[in-house]
Amino acid sequence: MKIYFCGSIRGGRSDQQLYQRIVNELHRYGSVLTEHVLCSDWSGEEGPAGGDRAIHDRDLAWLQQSDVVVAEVTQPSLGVGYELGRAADMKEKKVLCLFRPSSGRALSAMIRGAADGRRLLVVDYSEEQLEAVLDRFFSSLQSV
Ligand code: 6IA
Repeated sequence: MKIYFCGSIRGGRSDQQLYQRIVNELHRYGSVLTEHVLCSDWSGEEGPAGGDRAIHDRDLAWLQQSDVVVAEVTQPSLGVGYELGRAADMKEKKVLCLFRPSSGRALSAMIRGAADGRRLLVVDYSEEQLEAVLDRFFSSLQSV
């Protein structure tokens, strides 16, 4: 199973350690195409050769190839919102959005309102529930 993980980069890096935990867990279920989301020594302005166009095109190709998209959406990020919008338009793509109400934030209506309980799920969770939430999600995929 190919998993596309989304998490904020230029939107803010405060949840980066949690992203690491999520990606470590995701390795139990498949290969994670987007490990760069974990990169910590990145200044926020630089990127790989080819610049932002190359990042965009490569990420969209990976998104297309992926079977499942998992996004941590608590830290607002334009890039994550864009990836989710594109994924929502791809048929047969299963999407799990993870949101932590304990942050005190309210999730965008454009993400929560996109949830259909079938192909795109939004799950409110706390960090200690992470493993159980992922387990439930990936088990439900196998029973489809
Ligand atoms: O707007 P944001 O930067 O917060 O968007 C984050 C999302 O867009 C992530 O889920 C990534 O998949 C994607 N994304 C944004 N910037 C990059 C990027 N930049 N490389 C790959 N994917 C990106 C260079 C960073 C790297 C050298 C650590």
